[in-house]
Amino acid sequence: MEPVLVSLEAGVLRIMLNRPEKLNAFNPAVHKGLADAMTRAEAESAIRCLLITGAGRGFCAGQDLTERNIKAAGPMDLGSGLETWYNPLVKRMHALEKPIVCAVNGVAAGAGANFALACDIVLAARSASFIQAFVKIGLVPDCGGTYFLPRLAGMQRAMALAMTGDRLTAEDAERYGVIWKCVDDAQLAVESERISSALAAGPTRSLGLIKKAIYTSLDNTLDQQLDLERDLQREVGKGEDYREGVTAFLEKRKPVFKGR
Ligand code: LHQ
Repeated sequence: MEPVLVSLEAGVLRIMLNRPEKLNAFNPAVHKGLADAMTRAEAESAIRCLLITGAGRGFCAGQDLTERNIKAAGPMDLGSGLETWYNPLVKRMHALEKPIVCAVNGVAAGAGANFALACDIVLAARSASFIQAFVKIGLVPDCGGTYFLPRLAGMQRAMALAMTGDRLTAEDAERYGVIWKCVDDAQLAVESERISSALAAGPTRSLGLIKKAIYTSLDNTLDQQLDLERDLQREVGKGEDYREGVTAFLEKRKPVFKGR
């Protein structure tokens, strides 16, 4: 069974974590599958949006804790797994100038929760939940959790979620601003497909630079951000999609964006 299922249809690269019996926990094969999908997403202009979800009842339970024999092992270097797999993955997702939608279909724990938060637009089924499980096994949040959580939820909520490891329901995640939307379970696939298809038919360059501008703003002053907006606007203003957008508006029709 392929640990990550990948398919491209109408501009959307669908990526499904596929180890349902382990709640899609990360192991090297999952990481390899994700790295390969990212390589495609970076290289292929036909890919205009990514949609990530999980097979079965869970989204992702984080690192596969059965992969190592913890009793037999001496002191372990957990940093090397982050350096090899998780950190490059999060950096590539963040830098990809294309939207990444995440449909959290069930529990997202540990690195699985933070992998979801590293996506650009996160939807979750009402029955899904997010658990900063790290503290329960004597670790600290990784996979970008200490970066994303305080920015999304604020310092108090981030601190309490990380220190208690308490389960955050999808409804509270929406209320806290940790995710975009919580939807009924039966609507998750429909709603995430709808958003992904619309993004894949959108002005890809503009979407990519919106992502860049919004993420960059977190570390910029207003002056720096205004300069950046000027530069990005200059760039998209030269694109075919801008021309098409304005022409379609004036002709009172829907624009047909090509992603250029
Ligand atoms: C699992 C896992 C799992 C293997 C469920 N592994 N089998 C860490 C270390 C090193 C380097 C880098 O980074 C990291 C980052 C991390 O991600 S640390 C955090 C790792 N994840 C966790 O601590 C979460 C562990 N899982 C759970 O707490 C629960 O399974 C949750 C709350 C996710 C779901 O609970 P339930 O819905 O009650 O399901 P379950 O516990 O019965 O799990 C179903 C099966 O999945 C079960 O297998 P079994 O054969 O008994 O049916 C679990 O053993 C397996 N599974 N998580 N991480």
